[in-house]
Amino acid sequence: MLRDDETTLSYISSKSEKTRHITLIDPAKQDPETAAIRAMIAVECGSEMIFVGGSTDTPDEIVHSTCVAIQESLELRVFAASQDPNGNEESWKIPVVLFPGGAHALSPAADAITFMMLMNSKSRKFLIGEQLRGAPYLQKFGVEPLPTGYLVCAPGGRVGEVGDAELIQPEDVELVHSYALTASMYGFKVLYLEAGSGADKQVNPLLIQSAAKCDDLVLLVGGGIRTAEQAKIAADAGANWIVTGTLTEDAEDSDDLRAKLTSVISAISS
Ligand code: 1GP
Repeated sequence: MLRDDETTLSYISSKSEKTRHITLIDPAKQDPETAAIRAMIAVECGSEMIFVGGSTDTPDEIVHSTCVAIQESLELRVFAASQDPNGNEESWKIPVVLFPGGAHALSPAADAITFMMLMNSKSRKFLIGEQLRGAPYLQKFGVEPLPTGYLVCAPGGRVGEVGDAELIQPEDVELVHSYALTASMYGFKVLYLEAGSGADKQVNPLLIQSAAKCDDLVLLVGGGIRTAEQAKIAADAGANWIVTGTLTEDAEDSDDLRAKLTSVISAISS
């Protein structure tokens, strides 16, 4: 949910000294109630945005139920905070954003969507095809598009394979800068450097530094980040936001999830 008079784009672009954290919830990997519980723990620990998506073949009913469950939980927390003299309502007013694998994984309950071009795909489907299918739906339901360049870096994982990406290699520092410039010249507002969910190597910090030279783009970095040290490397290289997904799904229980998220978020906030 959004704060009054705010768009998700203004929220995501707002200047912050520190790097902020996004929790990615994959609706294929937990039921909506579990997703909402995990999302609330994430917000308690300082995560400032929830992405919903990831897998390529999740039907939209499941994506929608997950968005609804998370939004309802956030609304309850806002209400509870409003009744508590020490409560902070604003900390619960955070956007729920679709991070879709394609035009099938959409929901009108989301505040916004990373409206992405997978810039290093060799497939028309991921450059413009899915976007053509999704745009009328997004307009109809008023889901705010965040114009996003999406770049899959080695190792790339499943998104690299499914998305038919010419993977950015760790040494492709100039290439990533050209992609960032191109994204900026197209008018994209966000650039997402992705190593693939569950990657055994995070995005090379030299690539992050190179992309960060385009300071008119909001820089998101994700894939393979599980520890405070890894998150700090990405933050120090210039990421505005760090995305983690597997970390949440792999947590043994709520206490373990709290400990892991707090460690990552405090490392990037300092
Ligand atoms: C995947 O970048 C995200 O799209 C998150 O990756 O699951 O490895 O945290 P992880």
